Amino acid sequence: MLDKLEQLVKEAQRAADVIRNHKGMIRAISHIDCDGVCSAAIIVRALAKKQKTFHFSFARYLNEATVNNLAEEAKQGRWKLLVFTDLGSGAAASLAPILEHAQVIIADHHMIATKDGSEATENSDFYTHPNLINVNPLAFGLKEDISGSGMTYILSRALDPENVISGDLAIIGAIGDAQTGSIGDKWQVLGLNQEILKDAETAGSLRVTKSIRLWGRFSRPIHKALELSIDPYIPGITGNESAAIQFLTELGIPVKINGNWRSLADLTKEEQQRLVSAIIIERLRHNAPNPTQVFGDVYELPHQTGEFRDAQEFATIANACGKSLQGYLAVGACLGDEDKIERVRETVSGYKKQIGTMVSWVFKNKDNPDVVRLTDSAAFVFGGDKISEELISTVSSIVQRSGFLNRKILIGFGNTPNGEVKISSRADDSVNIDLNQMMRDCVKEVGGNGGGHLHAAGGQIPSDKAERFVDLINQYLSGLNPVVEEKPKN
Ligand SMILES: [Mn+2]
Repeated sequence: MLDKLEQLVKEAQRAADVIRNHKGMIRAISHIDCDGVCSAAIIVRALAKKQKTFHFSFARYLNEATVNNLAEEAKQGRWKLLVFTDLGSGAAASLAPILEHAQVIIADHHMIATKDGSEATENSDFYTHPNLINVNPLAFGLKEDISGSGMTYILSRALDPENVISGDLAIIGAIGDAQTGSIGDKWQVLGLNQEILKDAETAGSLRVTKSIRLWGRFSRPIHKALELSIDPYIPGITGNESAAIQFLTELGIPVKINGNWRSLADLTKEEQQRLVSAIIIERLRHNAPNPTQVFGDVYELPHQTGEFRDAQEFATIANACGKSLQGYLAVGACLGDEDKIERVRETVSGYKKQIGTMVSWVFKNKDNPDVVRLTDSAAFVFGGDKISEELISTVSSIVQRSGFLNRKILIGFGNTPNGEVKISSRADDSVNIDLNQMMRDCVKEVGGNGGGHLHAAGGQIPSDKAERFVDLINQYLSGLNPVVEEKPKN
């Protein structure tokens, strides 16, 4: 592994040299999700530190129109160097018009396109170009246990060792990409992320403790955190405030002290242990999958306050801002710009309301075949105009993780304004299937494009092809018999 890692770092060094020696404007583009927002914060900080002039923006993906615009601008000489973070690898083969006029650096962890633009396998011949540097672990045979922001972090460290201060951002990005293999079953970061974690701990920007994985550990009254907990799902308590209060009261855990609500971080260690045991017992009683997966590493950001102090929560905030097309606000929060905090909060609360409305709309329509269709192999959720293209991936993740539709694979659909359908697929960890491959194979059949990771992949297809696409997925999954084996319970 060290050889491969050395090669990867060397490639990052080569990219860093290009940035270091570049005179003139740099065009930087990052993905709009949490990982992309953290990548943005890392690269923006690194470029500013080197006093580079740059123009930055976010993008959902690099489609033909975006590539053609950038190519035209490169041709006109507006930029001779472009840096893509947390996106670009999948579109590498279509970047040729840009590469004719400019150099491109990609720091990404998504699958890399092959020479003919077809689906990539691990040993396939990745697309290369003398003007392209792809800082991507897959290019060196490293498994995808690192996020796009992790790759951007490696690039930034190659640019200047003092960028070690951005390690916390790389971890937040990895947490945001939890379903893409960056985070393990027990909630701890894995692989290369562990190395970055050490950097962040040494730099003092991140602290690791063991605790219950509950959202709102510093910012929510504990009964609220229980009521609103979707992952872990607590049967009978999730979604029921009074049941949550009663649960705590029966455990002898006071919800208030001196008239103030207590948060999870306020509980004593002993109280936290009592709570963990009780949650596991509840989950066992209701046959919840992986009942013990409520406890794990939690990451605290000592230089942040309130809801920004918990890395998990920060990841949700960054994702919410990015998906609300306000990613620059979260970049501000990442870099400690306190003026942005209030607007970040407003954006997050608007986003949560939207997500909540969409998720409960799905649950309400679970018996409506126009919205939810259950086949032997998967649950299909048709969001139509009710679930926007930015939010379909988050809604799909939440619905899938809730276990509510009782299928190990979920495929969500949401309309885009340009007459396409955005698709988002999610699989439980216990499923032995490569959704990246499935998505690539099936979207190609209907003239769309897509890809992603092992257990989370997405794409876009023409809207009149949705039915055909459902048939293809069903055929694909029945052929593979996706529900192969349960992981041993721990
Ligand atoms: Mn990512």
